[in-house]
Amino acid sequence: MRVLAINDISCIGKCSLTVALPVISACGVTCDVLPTALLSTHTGGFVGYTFRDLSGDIPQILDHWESLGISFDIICSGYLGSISQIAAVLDAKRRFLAPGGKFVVDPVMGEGGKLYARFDMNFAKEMRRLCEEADYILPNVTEACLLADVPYPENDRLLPVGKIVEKLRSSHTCPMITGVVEGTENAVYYDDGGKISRFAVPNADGVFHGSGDVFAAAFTGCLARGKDVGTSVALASEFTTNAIFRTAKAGDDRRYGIRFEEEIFSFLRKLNA
Ligand code: PXL
Repeated sequence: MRVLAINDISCIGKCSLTVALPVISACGVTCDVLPTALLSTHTGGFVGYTFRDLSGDIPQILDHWESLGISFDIICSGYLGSISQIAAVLDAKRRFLAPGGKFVVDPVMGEGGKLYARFDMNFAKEMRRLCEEADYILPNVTEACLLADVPYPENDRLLPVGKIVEKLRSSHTCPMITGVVEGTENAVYYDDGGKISRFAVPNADGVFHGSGDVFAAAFTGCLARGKDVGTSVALASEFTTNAIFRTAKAGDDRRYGIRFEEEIFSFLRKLNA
């Protein structure tokens, strides 16, 4: 089983590839990488970060892979540094996804009702196109609202989950909405063969940077191990939440990511049970 993770390298901050690579590898499958950008830190809360767009390298990388006859069973994409990279990801999917393979898109664009630095509504429009080609999409509430063109709700209780999932469903896409805060719970809603299922864990207040990336990596690792969507959502949610609660208890500076390393053994025990 061979997975390709397309994401940036944020040197500090435990998100994107510095999460995808260890988590997916630990699941017991090959994780190859296509870095989209190189940053000194991620863009969420640090000032003065460096940003090198790696778009220019991607066409040659893909051509080289083609000469090697490489293909992937799962391709998962996360943070993309520019609109041109959306086309590059589609190109990679069309050329390298094995027949019957799965394409997972985490449409990383924002949280808390706000776009991350460097993104705008044009980017969101193009991201929508990428999502239409995916088998699984993993937006948080902010990203789901942007993709479905629905206003960000003042309160997650007012989130029109059914309407959003309906709008995001394409001929083969399984839409999901992550991080829906409902009272003391934090829920994931996902399309399960046409009906909307919900999986909830206890909620920890506030924003925990990189938690969406940990969820996406664990979800992808579980799929790669042959788990169905419901099991993958459950295992990935519990892993992410346990890491979040550890981080909250330790009182860490949340810009530096969540303590997923300390939860990885119990996650793998359940994955391998
Ligand atoms: O965690 C999402 C993410 C990934 N990569 C970069 C980011 C962010 C969110 O801010 O800035 C570079």
